[in-house]
Amino acid sequence: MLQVAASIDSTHEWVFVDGNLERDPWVQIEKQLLSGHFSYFGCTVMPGPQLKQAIPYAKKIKEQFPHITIIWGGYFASNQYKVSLDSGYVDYIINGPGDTAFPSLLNALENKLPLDGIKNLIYLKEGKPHKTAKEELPDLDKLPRLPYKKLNTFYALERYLPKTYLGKKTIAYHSSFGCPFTCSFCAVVPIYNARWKGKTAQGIYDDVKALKDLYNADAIEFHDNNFFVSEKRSVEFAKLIKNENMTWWGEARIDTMDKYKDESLAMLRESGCKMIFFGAETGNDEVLKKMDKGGTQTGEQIVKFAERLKQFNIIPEYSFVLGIPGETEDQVNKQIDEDIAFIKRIKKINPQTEIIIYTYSPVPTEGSDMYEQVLASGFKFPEKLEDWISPAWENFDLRKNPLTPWLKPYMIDKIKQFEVVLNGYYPTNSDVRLTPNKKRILKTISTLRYKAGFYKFPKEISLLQRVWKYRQPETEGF
Ligand code: B12
Ligand code: SF4
Repeated sequence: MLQVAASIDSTHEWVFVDGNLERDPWVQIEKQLLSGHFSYFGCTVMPGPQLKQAIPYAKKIKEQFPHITIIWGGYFASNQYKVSLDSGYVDYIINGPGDTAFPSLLNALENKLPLDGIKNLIYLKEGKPHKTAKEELPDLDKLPRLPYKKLNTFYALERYLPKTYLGKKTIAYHSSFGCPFTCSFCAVVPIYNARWKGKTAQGIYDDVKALKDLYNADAIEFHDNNFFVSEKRSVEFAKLIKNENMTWWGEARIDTMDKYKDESLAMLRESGCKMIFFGAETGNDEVLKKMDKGGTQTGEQIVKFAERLKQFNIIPEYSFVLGIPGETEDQVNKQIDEDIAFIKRIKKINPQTEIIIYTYSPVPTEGSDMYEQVLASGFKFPEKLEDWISPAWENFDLRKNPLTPWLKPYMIDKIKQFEVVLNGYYPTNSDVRLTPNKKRILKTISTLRYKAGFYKFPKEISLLQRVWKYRQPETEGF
């Protein structure tokens, strides 16, 4: 929201409505639109629960305020552009970075200029979705500063600085666009096409330091798809932030970081980098290849790297994608068993490793072998925008129950039940509400199941997790 607002801050009047913070966002949206001051409704749309607001509000705005132009952006809008535009209530989609595209679109609409020359835009041309050319990634150091102070006039900034596992006040910060890789299951690929651009270490430090000084922030979550692409940038940033006494976290690739020098990893930890999120995906090298994981990641490397990080006291947070398509039912099931065994192997080598389990939910990475296999299996995305908010498709978005034809209910149960037992035996470090006593109890009641590999119906564990509101980093933030 901040970055979208920054792009038009010098040319337009704007207001924020944060759907996460309003009890009933419609009250605010309607009030603002009734004022008659506004011509556009911009909405950032990620798959999952955000759709429950984005879809009905866009529809209602079109019905009640037909003169308002509705513009969507974000990962859902860019990847599912066809169904969004076909709805009849989304007028334009910003496809990827909106920093130039958004102000250019407003300028074109206000001055009746042609839209074709605006990069990163999707709109209906002669009734068909038309994608304009992709723009070079912007120079992040030259983008306008984010309007934190103005946001503070709508919602107290303190509300965006939550207590997390990392610290008492945690900044969310995004320091780069895209990712240089092309994993065939990843939504970043169709939008960024293997491109990555990062802000300089000094630029990141200046922003973070300003927030620290203004609001006493003591921790940072870097929400970049791949923060650690450049060792030089990571180490430079670590050296700058080292004396600020802040704790931080970011997302990375195992093969990239395994190339980091020992002294670089030591510097990261010394500077406050406590935990790093890695896409481990699977321990099977053939499957890694099929996922087009790119680079040089292998199963053995995943294991060894978890061990390597132990000596630097950095917690690896490994994410796995289970339930990917296979030739036969047996093969899909066998792969799930192998992945479960692999996860247990990692836990044995470095018990501190945090495990995040997703089930594979296809994204439209056109041209990838895996997506071709998905289509051949009969899988189809919803044809109506409203279908995306049905409970079944919400589970798809949350990567919990992906409706893929090759994944049978007993396999989904197995994944879910293993996850419950694993989270019982090794409760996540990132749950600040879970006291050491509760963790001990969870571990005790899960021990037998975990060790014996008996995961069926772990009711006693899930009941406690429900009562104690066990935190799921997968959906609540990492
Ligand atoms: C932060 C984040 C979250 C936060 C959301 C916090 C919040 N308060 O909203 C949390 C952790 C809760 C979260 C959860 C989920 N997330 Co999330 N999340 C992200 C993350 C890391 C950053 C998004 C972001 O803020 N980027 C920074 C801004 C500046 O970039 P941007 O969003 O791309 O915006 C630019 C353009 O897209 C465009 N734009 C965007 N919106 C708009 C709107 C308008 C009007 C305009 C003009 C332009 C525009 O302009 C912006 C500036 O250039 C992305 C990955 C990533 N690094 O981008 C994943 C990501 C978006 N999440 C994803 C998913 C799947 C989820 C979940 C649904 C599932 C899950 N199990 O994780 C959940 C459910 C979310 C929910 N509760 O609704 C996927 C989407 C995959 C897909 N198929 O599309 C991503 C891409 C991660 C991934 N690689 O898989 N997420
Ligand atoms: S390395 Fe991560 S962000 Fe990059 S394409 Fe692969 S899964 Fe997506």
